[in-house]
Amino acid sequence: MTDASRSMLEAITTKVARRELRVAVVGLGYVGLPLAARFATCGFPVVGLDLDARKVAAIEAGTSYIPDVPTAEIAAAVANKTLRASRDPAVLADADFVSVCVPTPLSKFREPDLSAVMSVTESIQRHLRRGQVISYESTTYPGTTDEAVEPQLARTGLKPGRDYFLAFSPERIDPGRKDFTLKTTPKVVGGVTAACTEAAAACYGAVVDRVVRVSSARAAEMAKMLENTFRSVNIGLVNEMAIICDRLKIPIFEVIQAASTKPFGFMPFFPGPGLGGHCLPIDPLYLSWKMRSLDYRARFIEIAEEVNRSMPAYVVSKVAAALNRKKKAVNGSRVLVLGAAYKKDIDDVRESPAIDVIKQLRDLGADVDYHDPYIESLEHEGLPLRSVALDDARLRSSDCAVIVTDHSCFDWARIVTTAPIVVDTRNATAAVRDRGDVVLL
Ligand code: SAJ
Repeated sequence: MTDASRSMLEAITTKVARRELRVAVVGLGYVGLPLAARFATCGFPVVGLDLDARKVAAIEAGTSYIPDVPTAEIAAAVANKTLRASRDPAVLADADFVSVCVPTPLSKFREPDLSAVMSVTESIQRHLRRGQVISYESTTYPGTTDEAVEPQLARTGLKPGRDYFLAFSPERIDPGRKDFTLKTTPKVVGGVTAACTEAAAACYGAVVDRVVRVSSARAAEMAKMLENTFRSVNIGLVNEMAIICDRLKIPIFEVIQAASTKPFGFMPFFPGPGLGGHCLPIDPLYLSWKMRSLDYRARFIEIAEEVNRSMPAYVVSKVAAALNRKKKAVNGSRVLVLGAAYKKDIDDVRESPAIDVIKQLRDLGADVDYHDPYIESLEHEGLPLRSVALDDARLRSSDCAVIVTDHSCFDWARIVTTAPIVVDTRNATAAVRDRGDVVLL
């Protein structure tokens, strides 16, 4: 580390120690707002930057729009002037530490879409100055920071480690989770140089209990890829096991419960109607895309994607078989889908398999309604669907009810004893199964 780097690093660590580090968080969604609030609550001056005027106005009014961030926390931070929000990238010039928390979705061709990251990087470039710490949190393929971000910032003539600090630190925010918070979830940090790692670690170390340093930005990018690819591949595995057990007439959930008694070397995953959410269906595809560009096929990722994306059709086949047993065709049958969110007890439908299940049932001529207390309405081929009331009449008059999301608020006994047939994709009815006609995955 050169003397110049060392003195820049000392300036950062001193500002952290004095709670004088000026923080800018770019992107005020479910990742950025908790991070901005956390730094402000810890006494640092924070400016949140977002394109969305409604988000900026809400924060300036002292209110939160993210369930995990209490409005009282935002109100207090705005009142004591440790938090403000802006749409003007010029606020970046004054920041000592900039954290980028913008979306990294897939394009319509299911390839990485880094447009938000690169747009923010151009703004950072316009205001980059010596001594700043720039950290990216947006999930992306290994190499993004080194190969896409750094060259853009290099147009300033500034060099990471010598003139400023550049790092990657994957977000690990899990909306709705109570057992681990931003503060208590270890934070992986990898810099483009060793000094960059130390500078970013000093900043994050002020607001989290544990910083985990890794040797490079790409190691940090890859850690997040491994975390979520691990989940999507294991979910794909257990979904295939469900299909295998169905053919062998073995109850998959009983098998998982039995395997889970092994006190070591096993971790349960559960079959379901498919892979939803803003992370798992997307993150591994960033890695497989990157590897294709290096002429390598990430086969596990591709196979898991194939199995997980086939699950909605598998659910529909179970519905068809259940109706057939009652001498009914899917065409013309009344099917009630219970749950539209991508997982229980949340209000998010992104990539939800429920949408595919509804679409495929309607394509087969079924008369489909859905009920989800968290999802008032959802777009389906431009014709918005609205959640219907869950009353006994509707349950009784349906030909089949399909449990797609096992919200805790559902009364499973009532559903099983009222609907003529229940297809349960989540093993939600385990305790009341013998009280009705229930079909499992
Ligand atoms: N799912 C299954 N079977 C399982 C687990 C999940 O079918 O055994 C399905 C869910 O129903 C859902 C999808 O997979 O449709 C994703 O579920 P998830 O539990 O992975 O929840 P996510 O998408 O909210 O993932 C987030 C991720 N958090 C971050 O990226 C910071 C993930 O890394 C977390 O591990 C996960 O939350 C979590 O553990 O809750």
